[in-house]
Amino acid sequence: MRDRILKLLLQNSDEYVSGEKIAQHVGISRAAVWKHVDMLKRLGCEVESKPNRGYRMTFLPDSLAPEIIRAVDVANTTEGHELKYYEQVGSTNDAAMELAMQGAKHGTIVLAEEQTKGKGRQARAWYAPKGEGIYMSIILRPELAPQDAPKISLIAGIAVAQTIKAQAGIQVGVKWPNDVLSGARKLCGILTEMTADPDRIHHVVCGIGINVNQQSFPNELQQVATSMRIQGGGEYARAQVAAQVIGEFFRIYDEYTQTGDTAPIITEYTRMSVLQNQFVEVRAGNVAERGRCIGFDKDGAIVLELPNGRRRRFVGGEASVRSENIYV
Ligand code: BT5
Repeated sequence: MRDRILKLLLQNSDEYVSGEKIAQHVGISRAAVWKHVDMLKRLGCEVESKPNRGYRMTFLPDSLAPEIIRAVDVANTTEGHELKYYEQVGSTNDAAMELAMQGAKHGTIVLAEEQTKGKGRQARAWYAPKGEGIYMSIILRPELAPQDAPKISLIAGIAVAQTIKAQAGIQVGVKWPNDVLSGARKLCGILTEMTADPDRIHHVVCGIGINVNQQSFPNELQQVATSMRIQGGGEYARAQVAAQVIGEFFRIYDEYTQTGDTAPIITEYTRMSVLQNQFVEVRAGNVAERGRCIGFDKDGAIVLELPNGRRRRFVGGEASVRSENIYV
């Protein structure tokens, strides 16, 4: 209800919308409209009200609250997805895992303004300051085998890269297996976790951290991290970025699960990959191998051509290009 009122006000923000019109549009009384507008104000929205003229939206806060995401989501891509929101949480992935255990629906999305224990892979930390980035986790209940799960990180990488390119107009690339980069620094990290039997996935949590409006980073991340704002120069509405990432993610994911065809994912990932044709070192467990990246196979594994001409694929691991003094 509140989402629809907010959307109506946002779409007509250059004029007053009468209480009568809102009431009719949503199917509630004018008194109920007033109550909902009051709630919107409490969310940080500024809404002017004038007797006999109605309401006019003058300010939309930069927030990941579900009401705000739905309001800016003009393409309605988040429709049908449950959105769970925290002002502060340890890790959206941990919260999502717990919700999934309790039966949360496929497509549920957990969002937070701040994480106090943001996680990277291998117990590394993810820097997640309040109100500056997007911290979200998508719960999936896929009809997939566990070996298909790495592709979910690739889908998320493509979704984020396409969104950032569209909204900030900056050069972005994906770095296998779970980063999105801009200016050779990390703009986004992805952490896909799952619980599964050997042959069947119970649920997957795909965690996405995007640096949006940070202007600087702590010392230890200065050579590593960047944000949309640092690269693009502007401030970005996080809700708009999040809504488009969700839309892009499910457009690619649904097509893949309906057709079983990985070719579109791999083609797009290869096109956006910063490692393609580069001399890369891949480490997985105790194994390290150097070779030229010649692409990604249908499982989402990176394929290296070794100096002896043989090929070697890695399904997971860490990839680095050490030719220049840059993060990649
Ligand atoms: C990742 O791990 O890149 C996965 C990050 C996933 C974060 C999201 S946020 C929402 C969801 N909830 C969570 O708790 N996690 C997910 P990895 O490849 O291991 O990279 C971690 C490394 O990236 C760290 O060791 C730092 O060097 C660097 N790093 C940490 N915070 C960063 C940031 N905000 N921006 C760029 N780099 C960062």
